Amino acid sequence: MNQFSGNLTTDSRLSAIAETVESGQRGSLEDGLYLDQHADLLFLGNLANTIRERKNGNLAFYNTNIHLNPTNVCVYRCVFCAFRSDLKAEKAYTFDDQMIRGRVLEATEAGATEIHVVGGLHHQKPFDWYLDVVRVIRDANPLIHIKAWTAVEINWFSHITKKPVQWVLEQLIDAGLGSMPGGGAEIFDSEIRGQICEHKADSQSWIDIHRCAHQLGLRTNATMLYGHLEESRHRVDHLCQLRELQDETGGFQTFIPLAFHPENTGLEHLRLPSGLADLRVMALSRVMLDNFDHIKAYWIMLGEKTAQVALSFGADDLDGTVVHELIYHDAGAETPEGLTVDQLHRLIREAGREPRERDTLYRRVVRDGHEWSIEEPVAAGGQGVEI
Ligand code: V47
Ligand code: SF4
Repeated sequence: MNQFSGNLTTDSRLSAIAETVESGQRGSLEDGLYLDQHADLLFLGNLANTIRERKNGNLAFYNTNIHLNPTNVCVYRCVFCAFRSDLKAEKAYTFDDQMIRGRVLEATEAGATEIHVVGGLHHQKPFDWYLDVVRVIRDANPLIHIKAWTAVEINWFSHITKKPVQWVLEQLIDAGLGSMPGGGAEIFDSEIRGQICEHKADSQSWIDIHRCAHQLGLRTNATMLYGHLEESRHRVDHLCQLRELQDETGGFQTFIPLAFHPENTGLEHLRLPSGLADLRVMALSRVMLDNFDHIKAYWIMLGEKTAQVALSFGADDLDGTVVHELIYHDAGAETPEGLTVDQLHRLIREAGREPRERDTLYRRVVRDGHEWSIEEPVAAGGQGVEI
């Protein structure tokens, strides 16, 4: 396969798929598989770029955010994870309220509009401890958007409290939860999932929890971990399952493909996906997820250079300033621990796009010195959601 023939093809099936997608119709699972296996990179990228432009014009979004991983102690042992720790291991840590307040203060001083909170599932912490993390943040900064706890964590809380997922989510919303990140989706295929994260929430639970969150009015994100044991059919199936739930609820805001970083994991023999593989997955995601407004190129995991190029391969968002990221850095990511707004602007402008600061819900952020406010309505491409 030639990697670089752009939108020219002599393959009539590829031309037919491109016509379908460009006319605003949906490509089938089989179309997705064919594209993934037969389209060269520029053909796929061109298609994805057309859709990106239709949905988001020339804008590329970013946000000012900070990460908090309150504990790395985890009952699970996902083989791809370099972040987790055993309870008594030297690297184990757990934040207390004071440390959480310190992190929020740092976020506030940096003008962050979002705090992104995920961590391990600590053997000895009750649900109240996790609820308290949200309460402490809310108390320390009533304005910051709290995007916290993946579906895997929600599933764990439901397990330890023996309460339904809806009850768990309602408690968290009462405490100040604003939305949920997209982690924990990994790969939905049960055979691959069984090999990389056997014991944690299965794909049906992940989907059911996001459905429940959407029904309660929470917006959530979705991810896919690629570049490990999965094959093309698993990735395409994953994307099709996500768009099915999105058809039903409209509650997903953005999709983030996550490249597997092997260092310090149980799959250390695998190689980091190449830049070309990253761009192919990005573009395929944009083409298949026709009902998602946004596709995120998470620069922390892609590296700044690939993330910048991804803005022409379907992505319209770079995530954010992301201070204090641990999950990828423990797995060998060589990216900086954070970028300044000026650096993000430069990356976006060099890619020929117009930077637009957004909040977690993709509303425009307007800054006046150290103060910030949110401008309604939802920015270009975001259609808002009625559930
Ligand atoms: O679920 C863990 C992945 C996820 C590794 O919603 C790894 O805005 C690669 O979900 N190599 C957590 N990936 C991070 C996440 C996320 C990131 C950025 C933005 C958002 C959002 C969500 O990280 C996990 C897992 O899929 N992960 N270890 C690793 N070694
Ligand atoms: Fe625990 Fe999450 Fe790591 Fe799995 S990915 S071991 S659930 S911290």
